[in-house]
Amino acid sequence: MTVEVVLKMSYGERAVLSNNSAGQKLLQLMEEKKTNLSTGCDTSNSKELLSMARNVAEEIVIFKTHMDMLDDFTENVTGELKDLSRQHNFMLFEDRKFADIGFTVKLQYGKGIYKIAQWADFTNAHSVPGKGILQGLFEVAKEMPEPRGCFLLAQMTAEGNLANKDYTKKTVEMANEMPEFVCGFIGAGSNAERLRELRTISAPGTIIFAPGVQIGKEGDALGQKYATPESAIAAGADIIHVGRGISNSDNQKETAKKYRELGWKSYQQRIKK
Ligand code: 5BU
Repeated sequence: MTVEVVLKMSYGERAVLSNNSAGQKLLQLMEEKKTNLSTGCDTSNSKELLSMARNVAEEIVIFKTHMDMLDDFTENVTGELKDLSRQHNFMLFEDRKFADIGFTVKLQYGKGIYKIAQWADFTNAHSVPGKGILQGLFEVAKEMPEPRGCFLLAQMTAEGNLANKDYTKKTVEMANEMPEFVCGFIGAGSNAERLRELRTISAPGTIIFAPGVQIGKEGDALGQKYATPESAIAAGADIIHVGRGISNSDNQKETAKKYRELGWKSYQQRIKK
């Protein structure tokens, strides 16, 4: 299947091509809820985190978290997020970026304070340790009562990052070995050319999750880079992640709504035959 064909397919049509149950569920949910927006609130305060989740719940398909930032983490935070995600139909993604040997990530994913596997529909992992990292994570994931999926980091958004073309290609090859667990890739939303490369070599059922999206800003003071929802989706992103573009706005709900509309319109434009 050529990249042109894949880019014209709807999320629903691609859901059946995914080999990962959480990925299938996500693609179907995007089709039903008509949103390809992910957001999150990078904060150390759980009240702020939960307040944002409530504000944006109706507009998003994924709420992405970094639980280890919280000063005041308790299991009530993940419990409340889980309740919200069920009430308002969105999924949870813990952006943990695992990067260790299989034995170690198994404990980090399933145990400890955060018990990520118990509540997060999705997490992500670096491919640098090789396929053992996926085997370790999957051993935990398959024991969970609900489907779990993993996004592999095929690219990054930060300026000067080391994930070059060859790294991306090898990451995709690694994902192809475990399609029952790898639902897709993190792609650089801010780099249209690289995103298209990734879409071209990825299996049609895989989902490209793209951070690095914000309107009216080129980046931040610490190397983050941004592009618009339109350019990320046109290049091949399936989900746009807008973090501070929404969390720092005066009206999180309205801003999320605006990004949702832009993301969905760009997708409709892309699949128009
Ligand atoms: P921002 O506020 O929209 O810049 O937040 C971006 C989020 O996406 C933040 O939580 C990062 O950890 C995450 N991210 C990213 O920005 N770039 C990457 O390459 C990866 C994750 Br992987």
